[in-house]
Amino acid sequence: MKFQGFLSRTSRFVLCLTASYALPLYAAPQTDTASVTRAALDPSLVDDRGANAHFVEQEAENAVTDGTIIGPARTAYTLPAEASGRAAVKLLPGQYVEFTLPEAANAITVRYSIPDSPTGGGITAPLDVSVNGRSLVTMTLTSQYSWLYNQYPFSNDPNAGLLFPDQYITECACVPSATTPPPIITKPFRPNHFYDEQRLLLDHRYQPGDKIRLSAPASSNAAWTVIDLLDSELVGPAQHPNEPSVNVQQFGADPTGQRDSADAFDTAIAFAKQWHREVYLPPGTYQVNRHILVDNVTIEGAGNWYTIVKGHQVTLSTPLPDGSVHTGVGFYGKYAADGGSSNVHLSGFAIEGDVRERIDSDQVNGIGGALSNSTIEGLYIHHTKVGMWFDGPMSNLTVHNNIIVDQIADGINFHTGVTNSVVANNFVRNTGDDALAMWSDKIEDANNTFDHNTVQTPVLANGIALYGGTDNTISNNLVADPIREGSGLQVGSRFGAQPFTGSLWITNNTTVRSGPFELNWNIGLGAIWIYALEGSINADIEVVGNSFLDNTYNAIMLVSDFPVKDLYTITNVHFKDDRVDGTGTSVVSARVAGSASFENVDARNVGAVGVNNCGSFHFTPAGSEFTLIDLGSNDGGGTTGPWLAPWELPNTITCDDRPPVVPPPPPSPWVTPL
Ligand SMILES: [Ca+2]
Repeated sequence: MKFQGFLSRTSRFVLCLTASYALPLYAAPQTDTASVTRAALDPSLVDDRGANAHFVEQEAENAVTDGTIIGPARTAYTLPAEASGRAAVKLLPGQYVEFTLPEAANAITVRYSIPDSPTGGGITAPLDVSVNGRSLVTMTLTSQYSWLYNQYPFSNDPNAGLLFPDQYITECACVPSATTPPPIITKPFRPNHFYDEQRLLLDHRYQPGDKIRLSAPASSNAAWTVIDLLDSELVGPAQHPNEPSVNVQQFGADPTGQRDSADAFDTAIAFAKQWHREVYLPPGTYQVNRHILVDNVTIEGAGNWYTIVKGHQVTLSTPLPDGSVHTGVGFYGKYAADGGSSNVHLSGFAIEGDVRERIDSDQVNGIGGALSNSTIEGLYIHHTKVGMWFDGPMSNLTVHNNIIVDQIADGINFHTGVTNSVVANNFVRNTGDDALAMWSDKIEDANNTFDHNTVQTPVLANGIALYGGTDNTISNNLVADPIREGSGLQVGSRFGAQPFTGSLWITNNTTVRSGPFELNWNIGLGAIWIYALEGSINADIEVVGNSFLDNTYNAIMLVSDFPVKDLYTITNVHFKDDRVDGTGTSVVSARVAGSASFENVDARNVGAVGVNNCGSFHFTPAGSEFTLIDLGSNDGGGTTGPWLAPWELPNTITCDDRPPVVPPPPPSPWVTPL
């Protein structure tokens, strides 16, 4: 075990019982008859947080069904844990789930899971869609893009033995190859990435109150069909080009998807650049099985429901200079080493990849390369490795209003020297790694903003992660349901990143059902966790106006890794005007030397002692090596008293690794004035 607790719980409780505190005011939760939620929350609880999406979301567990609700449950490697709201509906053949449309809609998105094939690789299975009792269409669901197993970077083989038997695993708390007798490894080992989603344009516009029924046919080959949620949307008409443009079909692009259109795209782009025109991608499905190189060009589709650029994954006979052993559909700027690209504008189309395994050296991302002075807007990116992976240095990129779902790795990553760029109003669901990240690898990312994005169910790592950088802002985002080896928001000195310098503003974000169990440390994380692994973190970090809701364990964690706990500190972190509604354990867990200040940080429904202060684990009479600076108005608490009580200040040791988890009640409106 990496961490050990020392102070007995008994002594802590004696201290708590003498404290007094005032209860904050509660208001009754609102009910919505159409069961529209955002991240499985009443929308009023997340007003003006996250992306303003074109669709409305309804959880299957709130719909009408003759199937079985699974969850809520948050244990990694289980179907409920990866479901939105940590619950879903399991249908056996012949069963259904029925949603009542809350608004007019002509399109739906179904998030679902079906079993893998016995040897991996996935199956397909039918799902009948009917409206108001009238059979409409049968969707073909697939598990070809879901179900990964085993140790990072994972396997598609459910029957595989350990990929790395010489590595420590938490399941046996041992190194299997160095253990006698060897531990028994349950197969499939660590199944994950269970879900996929699929979009469907309906035959016409349906009205509020109409019933959309999803049924697993009695004859279905799938033993079960899990439905997590339904998004419904009124999709507007196909868009025509804004100005005289170059139509890819005139250069041989095939909108039926039968013939490869990559060369036609290249020719159209070259022609458009010569004549200073935009490239237009009319409605259709275009087969593209490699990168399309973009520089100083505008490419506009008819809307991401109409124009689909879709490719197969291609195995290369020899690796590319960038290390790739596969290629696939993607729009790439020139790499920075080749000068980078500039003035690229991509909008209004979908990119459908074919990535089913994680190979970190492969450039099989939806968008890649270096794109300065560019915009990416209104794309739908599906089944690629990373939705958008930028390799800088580059500057002045705007990423607006995109949907990125079902990725093998990250959603968006600003890698190496990305500056003065904005990621706003994007919706990211079911990534296989950090949904939104800035990685200051070699060169720092600076002056960037991630604002008003929604992140749901990253099945590995974090909702939003910052690895080094200077003067960046994370604001107004909604992050829900991180599952393992990460949490809602992360500030980490990790992965060889440059240090944090200048300021970092983390303002007005909402997290929900974050702060999961850390499988390797065997303790709970915080919804926001600041992690000094490779160096001290001493930049000015302002964490202001955030709401941390329904935290599985802690709301806030400041932590180092045990082997480096005496090398690195975390200082200069300032929490202000934050709200914590529900913690399974503590509000703050400090497992590092350093300090942080707190001003008007209010909490309620706190399940354990408000501050779990271990410092750097020396437990001397001088108290913890971590100091909490109370700047006032830190109100509320839970069953063990006020969360920030005088007896805890400034550095009382309260270290308790694994207190009992007290699941909090669901988040509800908070009427206490700020
Ligand atoms: Ca759900």
